[in-house]
Amino acid sequence: MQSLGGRLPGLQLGGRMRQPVRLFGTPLSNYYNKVKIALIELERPFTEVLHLPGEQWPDKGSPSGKIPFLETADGFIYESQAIVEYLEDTTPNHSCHPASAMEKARCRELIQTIELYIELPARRLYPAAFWGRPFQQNLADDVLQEISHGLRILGRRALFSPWIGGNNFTHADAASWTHLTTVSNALRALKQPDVLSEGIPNLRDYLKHALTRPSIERADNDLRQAWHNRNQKTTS
Ligand SMILES: N[C@@H](CCC(=O)N[C@@H](CS)C(=O)NCC(=O)O)C(=O)O
Repeated sequence: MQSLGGRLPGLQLGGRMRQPVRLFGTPLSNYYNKVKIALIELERPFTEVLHLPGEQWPDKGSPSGKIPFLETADGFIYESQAIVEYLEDTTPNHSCHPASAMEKARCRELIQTIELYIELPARRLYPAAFWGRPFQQNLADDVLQEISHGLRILGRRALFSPWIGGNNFTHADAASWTHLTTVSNALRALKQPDVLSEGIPNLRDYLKHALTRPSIERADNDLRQAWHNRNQKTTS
């Protein structure tokens, strides 16, 4: 059998690209926004379906109960990075991956570093920061130490010139904008030291620059609107 190099033939790809997909989750979720930015950047037609996390398997498309998940003509996909890679593999004319294998690896390193060593530890503060749960300073102290460690790793690879991996916008920028903004908002809400700016001095300028990208501007506007709606609901 002839190898297709791991990619689908152009005709099939073109067909998939035109089929709208449905993104389940909420703009309040940083992982949801990472995928939404990829959909916009890759110019894929999509609709958003408001869906909150919870154990709804097998009725809903996420075995983990987490959001986001994506409904495609090929079935449901969960885990944001798997979704992003699927979108890349099924979009023939656009890509937010660098061309070379090495640069692509660098981009994936950055995403993993941010998600595993910064966002995941910081997530333990979100219940207190965003959902009104009790705050524990000893938990925050542990988290701040872990985040600082993650930032040291990130600082060894991140270029910010002007994008996190170099000259061009990639999926690593979608991930860094959405996750680092969320972590920063959580620390500010809990009046904790701004370890992000301490660890990466040009981070503020980078996050501001990211907002000049229309996909990120849209995700940011939708996030603000979703917080506004939620706050109105909880105060009324
Ligand atoms: N590794 C997952 C993380 C997704 C995730 O943590 N989503 C959060 C919302 S931002 C969620 O669904 N949390 C609910 C839970 O942990 O049960 C991905 O990349 O999609």
